[in-house]
Amino acid sequence: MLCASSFLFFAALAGAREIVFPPVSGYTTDQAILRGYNDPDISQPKFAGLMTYANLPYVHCLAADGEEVERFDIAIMGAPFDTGVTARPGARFGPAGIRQGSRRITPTAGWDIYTGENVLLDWAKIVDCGDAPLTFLDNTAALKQLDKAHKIVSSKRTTASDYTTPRIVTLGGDHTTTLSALRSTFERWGPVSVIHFDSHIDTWDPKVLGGGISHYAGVNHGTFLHIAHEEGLIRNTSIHAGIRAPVIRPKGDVRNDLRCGFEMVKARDIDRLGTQGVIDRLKKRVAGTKVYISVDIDVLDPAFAPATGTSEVGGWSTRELLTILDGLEGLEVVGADVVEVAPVYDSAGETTVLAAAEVALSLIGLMVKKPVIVPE
Ligand SMILES: [Mn+2]
Repeated sequence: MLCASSFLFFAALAGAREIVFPPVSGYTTDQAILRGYNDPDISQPKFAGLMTYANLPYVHCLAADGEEVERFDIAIMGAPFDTGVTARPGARFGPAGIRQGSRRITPTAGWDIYTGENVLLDWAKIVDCGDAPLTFLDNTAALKQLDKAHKIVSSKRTTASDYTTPRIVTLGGDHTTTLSALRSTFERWGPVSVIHFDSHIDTWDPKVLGGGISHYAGVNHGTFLHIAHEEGLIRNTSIHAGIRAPVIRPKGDVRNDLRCGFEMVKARDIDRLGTQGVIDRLKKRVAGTKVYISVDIDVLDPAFAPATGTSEVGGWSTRELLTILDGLEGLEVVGADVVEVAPVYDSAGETTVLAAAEVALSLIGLMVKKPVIVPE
């Protein structure tokens, strides 16, 4: 028996040879092995090197004044902050989680199967700025840091002479972080309509949610839209999408929501309207205005996004959300975010971070497809 098996082993070894591929010409790919064994390509970063969103180049966007910074048109920036949540913490690791979920996405293989377009290789230079450094011990200080980070990144120079202010896609972070982004868009672009994808209204009066404890506690992930309205950052042409969570006061919360400038598409409305009906309602509401799109990942059903701070069942699927987002093409999107991603609650299959990475890509796509001139 021993002799027989040894014979088979050596016979197999004698037959082993290198597979010879046909010559490759006029075609490049990021799959290193196709360049051949003699001259393997190690220039492409996919699954290697330090992680950026969608393997985009890293730029030190927060460099001090006077330091030369590479120009860019659209910036990804993380906001690792989660001390404004009312339920499960963990979104401070959201930016890293979303980058992890985006490893598969890469500019050299980014042609959309639905549109044939590649928004990562279009006119816009898109970069990852890393995360804003935020203290985890003081919310007020952290939000001031984030205000400043947005201010600096949006003040950098662009590659395009016509579109002179870079736009930012923020990776959260709990939803409080959107307040800083809205302050920065207001400064650059004036008041915006907000399309707010969320299961919660997030316009709670600080007196109702947290503010009974202290003024400081009233600034949180359920009140930031109320505060944005009070600060005059947003227009009375805003709209929620995907709402299904209960409110705290029987009538007061919804009345206050209207006062803050919001209409509402509820989660179950999609059963009647379909995705196109939802798209039409959102576009009609914000028509003719500059738009900020905020996506709380809890707009998705927990089956599609378990890793978030305040899960609510009965939500939309990832496919429905992506169809709706892509359907918003043509709007003047001046800022956007995907927030409330808390990777510690994710499945082993990275369900939530994969979804969040794809949402961020859709948001980038909207910005690329509609360049926006800065108002005089
Ligand atoms: Mn929210």
